[in-house]
Amino acid sequence: IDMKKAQVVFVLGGPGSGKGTQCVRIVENYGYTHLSAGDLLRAERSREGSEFGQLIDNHIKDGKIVPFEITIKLLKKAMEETRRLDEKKIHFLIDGFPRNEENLQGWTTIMDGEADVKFVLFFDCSNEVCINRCVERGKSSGRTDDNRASLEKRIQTYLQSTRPVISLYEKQGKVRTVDASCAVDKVFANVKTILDKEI
Ligand code: UP5
Ligand code: MG
Repeated sequence: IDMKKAQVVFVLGGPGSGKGTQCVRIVENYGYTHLSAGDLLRAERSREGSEFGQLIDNHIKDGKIVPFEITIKLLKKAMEETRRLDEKKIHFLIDGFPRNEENLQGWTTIMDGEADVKFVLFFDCSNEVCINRCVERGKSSGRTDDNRASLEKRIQTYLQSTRPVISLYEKQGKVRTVDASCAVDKVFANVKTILDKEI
């Protein structure tokens, strides 16, 4: 491998499929840096002086996908910052991105020289389980999109826009599917089996 190039795993799956939870476990057990596109967007939304705050806010509440220029800029900056602090950190889990074909095209155009996508870790979980987990979390999360109305839209966007991206990678033999409907420990055991084969 070209050691200057970042090695990326895209982490995809429905809202509440457990992407964030499992990424934390992966970081604890493997040498990855976790970047959640959603977390980066939420941080940018509340950053003083951000010109995108309102736009991000509206998109998240409606379960719509923020224009790729904004998301990729945040991801790129976070990756560069990580590597500036420690140049050995080249392995990244990019969680919740790319969510549609424009996201993917933008990434390819902007990041191709800087990062290789190794595979997609896909958390497979029924819509019902996804919705129930997020509604439950909504009792305390403070997230503006953890309510039934937003979740209907998030699921719609996921089915219409994100599944096709997963299918594209599937055709390239680059999707590693995890059954994500069981308990956290069981899901992580499935994740480990996959990652141990890749490393
Ligand atoms: N939980 C987790 N695993 C469990 C298990 N195995 N059994 C039982 N419970 C489990 O988990 C969700 C909840 O379920 C938690 O309470 C957890 O304890 C429990 P989590 O790990 O947070 O799941 P995750 O898949 O990360 O869910 P999240 O809500 O983060 O998924 P989304 O993909 O919907 O959210 P994200 O933050 O990525 O994006 C939010 C919005 O930002 C998008 O809708 C979109 O508007 C915008 N966005 C973009 O526009 N572009 C991007 O590139 C990214 C985001
Ligand atoms: Mg998440």
